[in-house]
Amino acid sequence: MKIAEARVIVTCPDRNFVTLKIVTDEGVYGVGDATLNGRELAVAAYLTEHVVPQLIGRDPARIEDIWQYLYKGAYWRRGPVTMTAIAAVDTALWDIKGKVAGLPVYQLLGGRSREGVTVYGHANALDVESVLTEISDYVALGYRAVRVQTGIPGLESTYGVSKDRMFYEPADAAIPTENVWSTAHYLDHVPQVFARVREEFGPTLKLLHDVHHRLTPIEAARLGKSLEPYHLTWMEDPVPAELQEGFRLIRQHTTTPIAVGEVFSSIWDCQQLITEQLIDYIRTTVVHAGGITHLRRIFDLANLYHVRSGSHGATDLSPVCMAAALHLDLSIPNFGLQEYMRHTERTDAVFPHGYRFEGGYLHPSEEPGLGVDIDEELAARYPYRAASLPVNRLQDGTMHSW
Ligand code: EZ4
Ligand code: CO
Repeated sequence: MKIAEARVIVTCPDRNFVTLKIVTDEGVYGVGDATLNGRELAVAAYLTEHVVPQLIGRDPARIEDIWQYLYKGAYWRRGPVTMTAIAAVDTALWDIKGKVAGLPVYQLLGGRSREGVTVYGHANALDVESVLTEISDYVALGYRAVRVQTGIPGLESTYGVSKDRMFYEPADAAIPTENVWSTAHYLDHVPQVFARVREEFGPTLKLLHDVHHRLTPIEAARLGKSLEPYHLTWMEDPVPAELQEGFRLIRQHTTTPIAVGEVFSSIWDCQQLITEQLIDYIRTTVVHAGGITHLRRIFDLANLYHVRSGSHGATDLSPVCMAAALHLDLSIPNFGLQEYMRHTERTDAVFPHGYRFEGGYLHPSEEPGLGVDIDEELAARYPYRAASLPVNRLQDGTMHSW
């Protein structure tokens, strides 16, 4: 069997997605997600111009060798654009391997380690009372874990908070929206939110909060300490993570668990965080961290150091990525939690899939391969629309992390 053709499909069914479809000379094909929010066309060009010509004629069964070829062969290693492109190839090849074997991909990864994949939903609202209603809705649907975000009194808009239900869309304009940030307002407000949530929902519901990289290590230490009475499952991305050793400082001060890694592209981005046990959950994903092959490597390293998986699963990760993530989540020994933000009906129609939500769990499809497809005719009806993630400034106008 040989790779005969590979197509890059860009579509915008309510938001942009980039998908790679690899077709073999025997007619079997596989799909891989290549979406990098706000930088979609960079990955599309990387694939079309540089990767696709090198794939034609290769044996699609050689997943590991093709991964190494694309990673080492490019000379320019790592980085989100490169690793997202490699991820798309890798994911599509696993899909093909599953279809050829007649098995769902999780069976090729060692089989099931659990009955279902525990997911968390996003409760976000402008004020505390409305967020309580959102949380109740998730509990009623059977969710065991909910991420809680609210607006901050004194700030006009906050990343990660919108009026949409079940999902929010941060990439909202071609030229980035600008938010204004105040750590003082934020640190004062967040513990009050969780005090109210625990009072209402009791001790067992898993609660999470995403800081979106907006604090310094000492500020994050204070936040973690002030949230200890409400025993969060995790505090996410408390600080930007280029400086991995910065997490030592947070760790010394608080027992609030830490989750990091949705923006990481490779094992090298989290090596120190994992081996020094500076985090509790690693949030790397199939699409942004080199596909199933490389993500499994990260999770295996994490397993040695008591770190569990907590993969990113916002709406900019397509149903193709979600399908792939579920096969990995189901099979690894150190699964923690999977983020699950529902896609819109339009997105679901472009990407028909067999995974399903039931009682707080997602279950991958039992079909051979990943159990997800792309309807190319429908996809062609939704042309690309430029959309950027917002930027964040301090009240005096200084650029801040988002
Ligand atoms: O900011 O997916 O935990 N989830 C998140 C997401 C990310 C977006 C970036 O594309 O932080 O909302
Ligand atoms: Co996040």
